[in-house]
Amino acid sequence: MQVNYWNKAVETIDREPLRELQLKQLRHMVDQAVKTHFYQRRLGKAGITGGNDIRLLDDLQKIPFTTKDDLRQNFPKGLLAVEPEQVVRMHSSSGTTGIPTVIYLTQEDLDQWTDLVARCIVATGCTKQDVFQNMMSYGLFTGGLGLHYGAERVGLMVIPIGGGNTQRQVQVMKDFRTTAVHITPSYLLHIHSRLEEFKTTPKDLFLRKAFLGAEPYSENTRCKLQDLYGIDVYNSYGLSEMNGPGVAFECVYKQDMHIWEDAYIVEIIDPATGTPLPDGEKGELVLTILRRQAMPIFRYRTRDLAFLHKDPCPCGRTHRRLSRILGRTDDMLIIGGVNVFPSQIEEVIMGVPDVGTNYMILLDKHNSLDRLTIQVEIYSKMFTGDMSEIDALKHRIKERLKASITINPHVEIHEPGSLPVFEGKAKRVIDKREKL
Ligand code: DLL
Repeated sequence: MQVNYWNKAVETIDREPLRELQLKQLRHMVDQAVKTHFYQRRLGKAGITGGNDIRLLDDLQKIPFTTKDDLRQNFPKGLLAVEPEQVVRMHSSSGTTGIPTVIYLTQEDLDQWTDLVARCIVATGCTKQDVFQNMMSYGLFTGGLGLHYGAERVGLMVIPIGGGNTQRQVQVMKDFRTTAVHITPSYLLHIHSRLEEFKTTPKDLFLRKAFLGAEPYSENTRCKLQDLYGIDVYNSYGLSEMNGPGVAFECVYKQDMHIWEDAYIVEIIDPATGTPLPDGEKGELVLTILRRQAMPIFRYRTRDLAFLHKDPCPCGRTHRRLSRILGRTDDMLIIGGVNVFPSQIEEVIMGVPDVGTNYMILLDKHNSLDRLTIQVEIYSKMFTGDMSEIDALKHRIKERLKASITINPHVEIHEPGSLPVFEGKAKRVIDKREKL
């Protein structure tokens, strides 16, 4: 197998010098972080006033975890560690709950991120000859611009098309002979289901590789997509709080994702106790970013469940491999790439007059795309048989949900007492999408 590197020295560095590099960067990050009120207080409580208080990598354990709530409570600039004029970009999570989590980057931070993404792209075997159609949405979401700059740095020809408009996507793929795409797994499946409509078969395309991420999918889905299109599919993992895509990516061996340990300290913990777990054991992924001036974050609880591989990868990279994301420790749903908590849906539904107390959230696939259906019971006084009133109510619920979670749901109105009643803990979410 042909193995290419973007930065061979760093990607194949021995573990000991890698740990030294991590320690040096961690100290630097602590010096940077104490410039923020938030970390000055939090690290101070742990007896850390600056980088010099970090003697060993294990001293990281003295630093408390950082959570999404910490970021929200310090919205918008509480964790900003540089002067505002040094910031050149902001991004925010695709999550839609109340206060967004915002990330800031300096020019140097962007440069570091771009470099990590460039590594990922080269690891999949892409070269300057590739034509890269980036079908992730551009904007606050990191999937668009993140991969864009990395691909340009490697020298691929980038088509910054963004998400949606399937017919145009297919036409552009044909016109420009696209060889690589960055896309969510559901959208790549959806495109396949519509090819016939555009009188196209996968053979009419020039596609060789797809980078798939932003939402969970199984090994079976990967295999299916590889067979349907006759391509190689590589898993791509990241989260806005850690810059976005480029945190972990598969190499040509496609045996799970190298996580760039010179840029992130990786821990897997028991989500209930917070205790670190050894390689090979499944737990919550916790990340510390080592290369971001504008916004250091220590021991971030990703809520994603995964494990680290014990054995090295045949590609020669020494950075450990992270498994697929095997689930979440919270109830966050990812619907068409958008992060949604059931509590947000509840808040909207319960805010609509005439809606009763019972509802259900159903998720399934329609033409390979995620479909969200909300079933709500209404009060009997609403059941007058006047369909126009019911339709108007449906419309109101739909509009409010769309405004809150940015997803267009199907809304079904049900008679009072017709939805399941829960005596114990309610189980209102039924997710019929493929399980891992
Ligand atoms: O989804 C960044 C990204 C963009 C990653 C493009 C890959 C490709 P957020 O919107 O902050 O950022 O959502 C992060 O998405 O904590 C995971 O739960 C989930 N996620 C991301 N990649 C994968 C993946 C981007 N490959 C959240 N497999 C994360 C499973 C993924 N889940």
